[in-house]
Amino acid sequence: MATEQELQSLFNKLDTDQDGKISINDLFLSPGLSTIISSETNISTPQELLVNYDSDSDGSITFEELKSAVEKADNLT
Ligand SMILES: [Ca+2]
Ligand SMILES: [Ca+2]
Repeated sequence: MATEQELQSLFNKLDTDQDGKISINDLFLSPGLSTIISSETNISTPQELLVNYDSDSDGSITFEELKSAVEKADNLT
């Protein structure tokens, strides 16, 4: 189970342009890093990540969205 600190550092790594949200472009720019998320969840492609994590469907993932998605994944296991 990831801690909030780990999640924050994961989020920062995934947000390659550092604009505070993870877009599909960020995910494609860091394909190796999306495998870190895959290890927390069962999601394997950037598209799937975005669809599953973007709870308000605005096309990008905020830290809060990442956190709640990982928490949900943890609850499932
Ligand atoms: Ca970004
Ligand atoms: Ca969003």
